[in-house]
Amino acid sequence: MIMYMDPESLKKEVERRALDKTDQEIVEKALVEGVETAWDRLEKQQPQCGFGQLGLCCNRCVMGPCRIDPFGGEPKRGVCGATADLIAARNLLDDLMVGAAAHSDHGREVLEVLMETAEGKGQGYQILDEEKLNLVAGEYDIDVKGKKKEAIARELALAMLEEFGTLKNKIQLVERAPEKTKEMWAKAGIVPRSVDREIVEAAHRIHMGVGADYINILLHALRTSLSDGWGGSMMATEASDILFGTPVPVEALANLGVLKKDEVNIVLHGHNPILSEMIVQASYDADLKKSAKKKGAKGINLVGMCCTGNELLMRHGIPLAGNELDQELAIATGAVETMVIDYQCIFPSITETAKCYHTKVISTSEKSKVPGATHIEFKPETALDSAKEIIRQAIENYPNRDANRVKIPAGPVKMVAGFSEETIRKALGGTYKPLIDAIVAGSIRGAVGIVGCNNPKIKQDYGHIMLGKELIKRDILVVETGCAAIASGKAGLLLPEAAEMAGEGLKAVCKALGVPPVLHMGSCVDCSRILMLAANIAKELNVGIEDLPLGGAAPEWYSQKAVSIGAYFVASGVYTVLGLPPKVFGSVNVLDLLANKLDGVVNAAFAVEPDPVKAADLLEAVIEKKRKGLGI
Ligand code: SF4
Ligand code: MSK
Repeated sequence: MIMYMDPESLKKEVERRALDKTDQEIVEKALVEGVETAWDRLEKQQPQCGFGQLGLCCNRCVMGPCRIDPFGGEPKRGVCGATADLIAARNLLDDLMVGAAAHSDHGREVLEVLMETAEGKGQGYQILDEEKLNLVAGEYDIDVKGKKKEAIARELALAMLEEFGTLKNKIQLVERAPEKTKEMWAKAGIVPRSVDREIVEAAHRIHMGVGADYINILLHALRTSLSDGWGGSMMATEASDILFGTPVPVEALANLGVLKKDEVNIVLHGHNPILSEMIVQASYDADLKKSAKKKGAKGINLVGMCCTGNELLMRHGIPLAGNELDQELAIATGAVETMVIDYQCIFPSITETAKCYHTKVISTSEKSKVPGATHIEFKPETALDSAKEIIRQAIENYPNRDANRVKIPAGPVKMVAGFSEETIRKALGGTYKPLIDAIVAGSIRGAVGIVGCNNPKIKQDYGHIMLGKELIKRDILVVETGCAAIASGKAGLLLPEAAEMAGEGLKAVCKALGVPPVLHMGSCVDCSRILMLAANIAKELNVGIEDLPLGGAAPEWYSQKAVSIGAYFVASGVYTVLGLPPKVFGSVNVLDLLANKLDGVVNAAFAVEPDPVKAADLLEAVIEKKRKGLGI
């Protein structure tokens, strides 16, 4: 553990790690108290393996591990004969497939809860959005007339669960894409056939000796990503909306300042809202409130972290403590009684961090157990009971808090979230015409989806915030999900007043509508909402998504899920700029395909640009090119 004794170095290190002032306060506290965080672990990993970074390391079979000389010398092939191109392409498909699996398995779990709710077995669950239930059921040719909502939900859950199988060979929600985009996919041979099929086939294709053509492997990567974006993730979003309600604009607070000095603080961290929704319900329980008071607390304070946080924010206005790199910082405030984890993006060492304080980590998914955590397994039939038990344990832990070690930064920032595709469309009068008119008139040049994570290789939130500010200044509307959206919340960009930072055209539109220039559209799986926004605009114009003045960016991405998201953006025709390089730079051919040749297949490509201003230049240039293509 590095100790920063001299104040100058400490200040420098704190400012190098995080952009947000409240985060900086706790980064400093963690450094002073010697609490290890991801930044320290990154430092201990230096120098990171160059072969790994270039994608030239293969550990796929026991003839290996193998590595290829990046300078063209020997070895040029692995023991099996695989080249740099094949190894890099297979590694990329491996990452992407894992990301697609994570999103899609999350979707499947929400559908299973929808099913159990429809059958009256889910404890505490209700079907809250009947309008969406009926609309989506219609897409699956389910006759809704005269049927109870539970009966419709059961049929729909079954039909959607079938999308995961291998017999149908067709994902219904892919039909939501514009005709031209679907034709583009058909021509490229990347129409996804089913969620599980593409993922399992990806796993098959990366086995030793299954194909040596990197192009063929990368085309399947695109198809797998589409089965996530237009399949698993989209179903996760739709089923969550049906169960818990489609988000509408909601005011809330963000940053570590949402933790409370005199209340029982419970941080809900991960991705899947199915248990945390029940924790929200349980937190209204009068008996639990009473027991919190008995223990000396004024109340129960639920706060969100990462995408479970985004889900709860979007539907209930639950305050957000932060994004990925805040998970350890939240504990380091010394004020967290319980961190409840479901899955994805949870540091495996989170229980080690918790040991430095009184915090209790409670795991809830059979898939995601962590040594040192208390496991209270989530099951839909007993969801509310489990939720109450979790809160009870947090209350019990309150007296163990050491007031002398508590530091909660002051001043949470206000934000507005809840911009689902439906909400945006309804706010515009049921059609995208006003937005299209503003784009045609040039007051809005186009839109960019900024998504993805934090990564300790980049100052926390710096990439998101600098790029967001740069784009809105250029009259480019920004829509966000995941940790990018949380970063913007902390920085005050999710407020209507932030329109003052936008160019004249975008500012006027935001002011007229009373909306922020950066719209929070939800969690990572809700990147599907961005796809729907693009698809519905394209359909009104009778063009493909690939023709629209749009862009995507993942300035601080780290996860395999982000690989899948980036790929389905590109496969859907959206040019996407990454702030950190994917592990493919050891293959000139793979790089060339991703950065240049894909353009001829899906009318979009990847770029890598860590500098936010230069990234904005790249995105603006593509937006202007697409405007020209549309004759505007
Ligand atoms: Fe080496 Fe080939 Fe095995 Fe990879 S699959 S570890 S390159 S022998
Ligand atoms: S939580 S995938 S760190 S956005 Fe969705 Fe954040 Fe990335 Fe996880």
